[in-house]
Amino acid sequence: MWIKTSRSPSHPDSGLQHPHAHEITPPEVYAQRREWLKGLALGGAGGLAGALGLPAAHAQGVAPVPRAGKLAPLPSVRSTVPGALAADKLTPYEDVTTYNNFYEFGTDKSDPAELAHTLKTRPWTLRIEGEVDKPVTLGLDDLLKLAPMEERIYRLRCVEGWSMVIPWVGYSLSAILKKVQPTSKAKFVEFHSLADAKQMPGVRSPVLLWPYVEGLRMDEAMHPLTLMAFGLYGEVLPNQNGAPLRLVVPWKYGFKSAKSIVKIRLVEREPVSSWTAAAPREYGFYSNVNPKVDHPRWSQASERRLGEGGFFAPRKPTQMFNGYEAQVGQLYAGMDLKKHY
Ligand SMILES: Nc1nc2c(c(=O)[nH]1)N[C@H]1C(S)=C(S)[C@@H](COP(=O)(O)O)O[C@H]1N2
Ligand SMILES: [Mo]
Repeated sequence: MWIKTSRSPSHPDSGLQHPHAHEITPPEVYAQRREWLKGLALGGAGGLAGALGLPAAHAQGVAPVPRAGKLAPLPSVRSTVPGALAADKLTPYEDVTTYNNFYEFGTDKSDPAELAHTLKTRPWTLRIEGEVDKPVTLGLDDLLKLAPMEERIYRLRCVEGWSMVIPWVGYSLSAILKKVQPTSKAKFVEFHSLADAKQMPGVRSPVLLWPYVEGLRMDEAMHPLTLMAFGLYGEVLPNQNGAPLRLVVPWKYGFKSAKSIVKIRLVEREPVSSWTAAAPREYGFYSNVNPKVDHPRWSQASERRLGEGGFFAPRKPTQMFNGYEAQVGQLYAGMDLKKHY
């Protein structure tokens, strides 16, 4: 299958080695896309690397692999996150898009891929309000143009003890937040997912409080690693992964990364997320990936990497902040992470 051979590079020496676009894309397609990607590449690649004080990422576009035209290709720009990806392989597209948590479509891992086709992702608006000088409602087309798209390869670690490595396409959430001019009272950011029982059969059952609500502290939300994602594997997000836009906070357990977001509220008080409301002792507000703080019902010291050897493959040790400690550790300096789990 093409995904395994063309899009699952291993990085034996360092996390910074990526395949060149011509290695993963047929030359004709690459040549076609090269020109229009070039402009985007120059704007986009510096963003994350610059903000983190790293050498600029390759200013080179990576053309999306054609997938029979099912989903629209998104322009993407390769960017790098040092340290995070050494010895990691991309999780095959198949696993990323068929093994999902999206309770609005049911609680089985296969429900979202089977049922999320009823989600209507256009037209779509995102409302941003609360403690801001400039509340705004943005349409999807405005959002797609708001900042240059980057490709970000991140680990995703679910609180349930499995993980994936996913090439997202999007830009830092901070680009959106800066536009609305947060007031001095804005201390936290709250994210609301769509909750429409007509499109989302899972919303008819009371497994969670709907809408799905998540939250971040303001400095976490403004951190350059915090991504608003519109795509993965170079294409628009499949519905089951949270189309048309979802959050990705790679150093926190996956449930912090809310899908199919319709509203962002800047608030003064710590938000109560749907999972915290459901089981406060099990799912805290911070939920930073931490191998030393176990879930009350299971260990968090290791994880099962999807797409690598099946259920009985050896588990991988889980890393502090999911491997992003160098980037985000200072956000929690002096905090007791057992207390603030
Ligand atoms: N709205 C909403 N967002 C959600 C969820 C959900 O059920 N509803 N599940 C979360 C959990 S538990 C995980 S692990 C990730 C999974 O993202 P993925 O399916 O794209 O891998 O989405 C998170 N975001
Ligand atoms: Mo999760």
